[in-house]
Amino acid sequence: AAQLPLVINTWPYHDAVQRAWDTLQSGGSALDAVEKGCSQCEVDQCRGTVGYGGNPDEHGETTLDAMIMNGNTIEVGGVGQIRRIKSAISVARAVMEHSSHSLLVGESASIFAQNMGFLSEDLTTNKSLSMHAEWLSKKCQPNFWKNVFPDAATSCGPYQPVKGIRSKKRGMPAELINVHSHDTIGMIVIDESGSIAAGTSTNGLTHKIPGRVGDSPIAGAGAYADSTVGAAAATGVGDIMMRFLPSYQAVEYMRMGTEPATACQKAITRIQMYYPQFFGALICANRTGGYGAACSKSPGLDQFHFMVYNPLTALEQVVNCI
Ligand code: SD4
Repeated sequence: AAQLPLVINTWPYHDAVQRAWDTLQSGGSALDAVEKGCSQCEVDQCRGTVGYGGNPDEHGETTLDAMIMNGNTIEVGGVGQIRRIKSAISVARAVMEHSSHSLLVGESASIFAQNMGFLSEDLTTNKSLSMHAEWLSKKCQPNFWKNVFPDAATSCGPYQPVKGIRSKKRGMPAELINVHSHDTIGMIVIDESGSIAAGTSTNGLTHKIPGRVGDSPIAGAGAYADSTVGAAAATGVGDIMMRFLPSYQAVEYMRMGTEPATACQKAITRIQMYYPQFFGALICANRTGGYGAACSKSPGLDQFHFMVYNPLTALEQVVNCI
């Protein structure tokens, strides 16, 4: 039987789920738990794909995308491509609670954060520097991922702009899109009062074109929450997934009575109609505490691991991809 409260998050981020659970136990709200849980991953630099010092862009800079959504009020705060600020999800929450806007991006988002008292720091580390240096020196190679993403550019640097000519698409570092390098945290929390919140935090895609914002900070794409129904959160190749608003769609399926696992599957299947082997996964929960997940079978992803914490279980769970 479903149980509340509930915390679930993408990928086996044990410390994040624990932090969210502890936040609930010490009286925090669902929103507090999502913020603290995702913050934990930002501090831990979960798999190098959340927080500072990972996935540098074409210029070698790490920038962050994050969002948080309050399912009671249908308020959202997001930051896209924020620079120099480590705690992206907390800035997202500040956007939600201290502005009338839903999404701030780039340098201006950083200035907003600084004005809100967030520390401005370099997000570069030795690791991100060497990732960038390696990429710069990499020769372009025939890209076997082309059959997955026919229009993908090979991930090799440096970028040579060709003025006025769109010779090839660039910026989709397809061979890096796999389970080891592409692991955004998405989290859903339902507290005992039935309030539902969801959020995401990521440093996006490696070697992205500066300015690129993925699915993670976009409401309905990266995550969605409606306390009368449930919530969903996504991970994977945002440039594709954001075209389908999979988190919104999964919540709408649950609104019509679909079970969470099936709702997740249907949203994944919709994307597969157009991109049969896209890399991505969804987690879903309904307001009674039922939950499920689904993933798209793709090179490097046969199974998807996610975390579940409720009064009955505190476990890493796994689902076979479809
Ligand atoms: C993005 N969706 O920026 C993110 C990356 C991700 O698992 O989810 N990785 O496209």
